[in-house]
Amino acid sequence: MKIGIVCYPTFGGSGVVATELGIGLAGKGHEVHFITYKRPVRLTTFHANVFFHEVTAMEYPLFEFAPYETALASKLVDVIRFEKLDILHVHYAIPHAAVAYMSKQILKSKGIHIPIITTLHGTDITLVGTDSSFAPVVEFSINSSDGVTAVSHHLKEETLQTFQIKQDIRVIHNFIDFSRFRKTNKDHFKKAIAPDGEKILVHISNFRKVKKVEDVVRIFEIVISKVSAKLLLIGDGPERNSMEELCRKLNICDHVRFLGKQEAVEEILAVSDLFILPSQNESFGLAALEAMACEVPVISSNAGGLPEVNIDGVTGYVCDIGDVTGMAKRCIELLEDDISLAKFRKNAFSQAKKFDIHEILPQYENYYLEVISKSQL
Ligand code: GMT
Repeated sequence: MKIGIVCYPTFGGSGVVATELGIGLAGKGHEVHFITYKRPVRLTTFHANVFFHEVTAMEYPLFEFAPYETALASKLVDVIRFEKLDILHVHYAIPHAAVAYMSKQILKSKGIHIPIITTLHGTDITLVGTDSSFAPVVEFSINSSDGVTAVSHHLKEETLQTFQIKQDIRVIHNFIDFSRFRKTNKDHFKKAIAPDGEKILVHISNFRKVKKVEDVVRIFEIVISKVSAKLLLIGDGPERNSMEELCRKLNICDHVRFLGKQEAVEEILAVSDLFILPSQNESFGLAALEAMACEVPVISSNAGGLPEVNIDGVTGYVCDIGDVTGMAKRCIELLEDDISLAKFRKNAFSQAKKFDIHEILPQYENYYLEVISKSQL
């Protein structure tokens, strides 16, 4: 198939999933065209079947904001027509689903049919999509897509409760590439971080409020009162400064390292003992899955789709959102019991295997074929 993919090219989970999906599909012989404003961050190496079309919105003194949506729609029309794409897959409803609809209508006026699939990732439905400045467009463009997928059952249910949806929503979970995410021996790195054999706790996110990084720090403060440990905080975002201040206030800076944005997170996960994800909202929790693939158990909140990924009492523990004491207690229990920790590590890996890219990719391929065969001009 010739597949167009539209996504945010930055570090966000939706962009990561879209890019890995495109690379995976190209590896299976499909021709994949990424259409977005910047080269996706995970698209670092050359792939024979992968093409990238950069969208540039023209600057003009009249425009306070360059009209990206119009430029993207025009680029989509051009690429779909010239490259003869079979299907367009847009990730994150805002604004991509609406732009895809616009390009579909333009192409229709020229006698060209392009089926559109929209994948919902979370905040496009929850935090952002429900805002009255977006909601009518989100609802309309979901209903106008030829196919719609959600990355968890929870997100599907939330979408159906939030909007008047006439479409069937297919759940296709996020996935993991084990050729990259697996436990490798990084003992030299472990020694540098935890020279006295301390346990290593890790959190990876974009440091937005919704991730509750403050809870991570407060959990850790309780943990180190019982267990000798280090906390690695990976990523960057609006909460980073206040979290540095909080660590100073709590006098725990010697035990906490802020590592900023990192490319090779699998190397950090390889030396970690527990992954902490206490989010307020989380449609899936790709970062938790990446940890589990590297045999790191997860202590998480029960937000959104997290319980579909992290199984309470098996791959880690799932506590109520905001239950800092409960999460800290679970961390301590596991860190003090090497036998349980080893068992949870194995369980985390087995659960991650269910989301192996080789299992999930065919679900997308079959869905593409299904949508292509049932949609018409
Ligand atoms: O969670 C983020 O901050 C990034 C966000 C995004 O839209 O890129 O992630 C969402 O999509 C990911 C990939 O499907 C999911 O794993 C995340 O759970 C989801 N985030 C939220 O629902 C808050």
